[in-house]
Amino acid sequence: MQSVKEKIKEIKQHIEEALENVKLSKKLYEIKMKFMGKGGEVSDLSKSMRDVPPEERPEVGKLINELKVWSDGKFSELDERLKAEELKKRYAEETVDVTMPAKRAAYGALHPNTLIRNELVDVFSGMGFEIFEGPEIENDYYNFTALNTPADHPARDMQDTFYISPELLLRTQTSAGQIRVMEKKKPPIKILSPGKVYRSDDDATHSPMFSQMEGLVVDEGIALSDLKGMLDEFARKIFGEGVKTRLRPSYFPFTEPSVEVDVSCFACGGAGCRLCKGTGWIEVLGAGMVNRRVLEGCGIDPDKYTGFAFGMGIERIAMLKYGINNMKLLFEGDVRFLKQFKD
Ligand code: 2U9
Repeated sequence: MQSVKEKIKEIKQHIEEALENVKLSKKLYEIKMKFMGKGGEVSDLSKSMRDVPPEERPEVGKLINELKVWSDGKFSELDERLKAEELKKRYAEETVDVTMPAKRAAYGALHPNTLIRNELVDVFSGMGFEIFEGPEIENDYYNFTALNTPADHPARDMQDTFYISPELLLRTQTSAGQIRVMEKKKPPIKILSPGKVYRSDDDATHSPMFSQMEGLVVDEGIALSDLKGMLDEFARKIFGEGVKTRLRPSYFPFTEPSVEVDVSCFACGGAGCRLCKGTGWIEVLGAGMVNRRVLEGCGIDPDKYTGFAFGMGIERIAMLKYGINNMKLLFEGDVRFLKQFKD
């Protein structure tokens, strides 16, 4: 009997010592389990009832029960206090001052290239063009040979083209992908190919990577006048009502005849200003009738079908339209610059 009483005293002392420096309710729970849970000092004491002689059991049982009530009380009381403190601390930390000005999310802006590309895609898909995006890594055949650019043509020069291997290169024009379409699909063909192209060129108006938008229409009876009509519509939609186009003779291996396309200056209406360098006209793109050798190479009969094609640099259109005088600004990603442009 004496030894049970002593054991109880000892356990009480252990509990009190264990509770002395507890600061967290989670820790308190762990301690409670250590004493009251399976294998704990309090539970083991209950088990030891088996060894107590029957006549002493009522009294020992009462003492053990008192210990349980005492320790339960101790733990609950401390648990309540710690939880109250924890809640108070959480409230203090999580309090939101609704009178404080809200933090503003920093928004970016669409890049001028993206704005122009979206506009062009809108205009040309309105005319029935389908969008096709080919691969940026091309082989020599699609980028040059199929576009009637013979092996000794200056455009194949190592200085202009980034070769990956003797056969593979970074495409210099998106027309490479359009050849793939012409090989698979027979006319009528009406596709628009936006995408990045690469040329070994770097100065104030050229970048080694830039974006192009090319278009191709092939069908029976397509004439240069169809190209002119489509360009007039493009010029009005992109540069404004009243803007006219004119064609000047030019040369590209993949088109014959080939033309440079000017639009009447949208800044001065054609009278002559700084933007058009006093000429009243601004060059915006190149175009022409698809060279019959290109059609033939794709298995399209050039005596039955004809086509026109055009190509423009998106950065050039963006610079003209938004009055950007340095191409490098388009590649720096400065959000203060980008935020100035809207549709
Ligand atoms: C196929 C055949 C011919 C696309 C064309 C141009 C003229 C042109 C330049 C404009 C500025 C390239 O970005 S730039 O440097 N492009 O002048 N592009 S005709 O001709 C094609 C297209 C596809 C099958």
